Amino acid sequence: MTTLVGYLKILGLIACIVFGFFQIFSRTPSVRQYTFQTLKTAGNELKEHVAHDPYNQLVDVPRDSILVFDPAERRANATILSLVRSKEVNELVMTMKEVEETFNHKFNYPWTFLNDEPFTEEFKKLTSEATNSTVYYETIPANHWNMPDFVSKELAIAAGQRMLQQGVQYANMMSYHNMCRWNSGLFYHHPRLQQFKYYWRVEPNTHYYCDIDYDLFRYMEDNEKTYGFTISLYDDPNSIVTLWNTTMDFLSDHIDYLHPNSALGYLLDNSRPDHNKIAGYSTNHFWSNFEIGDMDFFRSEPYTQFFNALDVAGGFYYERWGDAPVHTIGLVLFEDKHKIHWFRDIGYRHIPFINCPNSPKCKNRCPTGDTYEGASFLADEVSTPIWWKYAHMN
Ligand SMILES: Nc1nc2c(ncn2[C@@H]2O[C@H](COP(=O)(O)OP(=O)(O)OP(=O)(O)O)[C@@H](O)[C@H]2O)c(=O)[nH]1
Ligand SMILES: *[C@@H]1O[C@H](CO)[C@@H](O)[C@H](O)[C@H]1NC(C)=O
Ligand SMILES: *[C@@H]1O[C@H](CO)[C@@H](O)[C@H](O)[C@H]1NC(C)=O
Ligand SMILES: *[C@@H]1O[C@H](CO)[C@@H](O)[C@H](O)[C@H]1NC(C)=O
Ligand SMILES: [Mg+2]
Repeated sequence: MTTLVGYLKILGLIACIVFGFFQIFSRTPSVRQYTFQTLKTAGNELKEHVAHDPYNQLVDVPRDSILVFDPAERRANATILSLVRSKEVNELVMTMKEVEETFNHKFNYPWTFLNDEPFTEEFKKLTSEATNSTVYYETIPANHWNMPDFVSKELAIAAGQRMLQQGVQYANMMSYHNMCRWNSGLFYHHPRLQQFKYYWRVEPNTHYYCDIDYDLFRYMEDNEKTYGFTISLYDDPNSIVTLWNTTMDFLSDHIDYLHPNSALGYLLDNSRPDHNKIAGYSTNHFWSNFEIGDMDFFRSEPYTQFFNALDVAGGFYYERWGDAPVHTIGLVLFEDKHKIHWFRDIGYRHIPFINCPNSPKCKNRCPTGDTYEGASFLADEVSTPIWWKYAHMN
């Protein structure tokens, strides 16, 4: 009996994937035409595929949310949160000032700072001076942060060295692996965060360029959004060689978790075949150094079981699985694509990528429509247009 059920599940999974591929290849022979470079250069070709260029489209603020702060309005159940080290205080305060100036002085959402070590007094002083909101300083429990016992430290160190030689950034830094694992599956279990539903992740040394005059968290709530991002990228396939296979193993046991209205094509897209070949999937992901999300999604049964399956597979240490592809795969598979929102109106930069809207609210503080800063090969790493395609934004 069990074998038959298992067989049927696998058959179902294969059918889903074959259907996904069929959808992709039957629609357009060259998905590559959706990449940003083509968007910027090939006007006519572009028009055939995308009715408009969302990067340069004049941005409207959402109409269906409160646009100005009214003290009588109910605020959402939310916090801004930042995982940060005390020594990064200056970079963080610079970013905090921009978040406060563009958004939070109007809404006063609390800030929660998290660290694997206690914060210094200087850190607390400088950050609490940068906001009028409530501030929380939290230490992460050691059993959430450190490498779990079932991972072999020797193998992890050897794998780190090997990946470093393949050019995988930070592959030999155990703290980086801890950080990626914690951000993937543990932050929302921190005792302080239990009182909150929504979070906005803010990293030190990121920039916020444009005024945000509506309550972003209420926007999420009122529009039943689960997750919001600003930039979509391709990942380094060498950092996630078995992530997709591990995901498929999990999915074949839980095919009922696959959302019928998922944007599966975003994960299966074949515009960079070399990436698919190594990683088994497109490597498309929402860049998670900015994210606004509903922690109850991550706390739900499907994502919890998904994370546990990835965790025991050991890829947070034997490879360098990032929280961005892990969040993304979980969200895209288990959630309705309409609940995932591209915040086109948020002017954002984490070196070297940018989201810069065409909006008077940006007051020319960033280069409109640009997606990167520096060498032009970076353009090929941006995959936001791939999201537009599969989310049916065009
Ligand atoms: N407390 C603490 N925070 C960390 C640690 N490692 C990383 N972080 C934080 O986690 C976030 C991501 O780390 P980054 O080093 O910026 O990683 P990244 O964005 O992939 O890499 P960059 O491109 O170099 O910025 C940042 O907010 C860091 O401050 C750590 O060991 N302890
Ligand atoms: C805090 O509130 C005071 C009084 O309204 C104001 O002058 C100050 O600029 C605010 N500080 C921040 C960081 O918003
Ligand atoms: C906020 O959300 C969390 C997580 O859903 C929930 O446990 C908590 O009760 C909520 N708080 C309020 C005031 O609604
Ligand atoms: C992924 O699974 C397929 C099918 O079982 C297998 O052929 C392939 O070698 C696996 N890839 C990796 C990287 O383990
Ligand atoms: Mg960073």
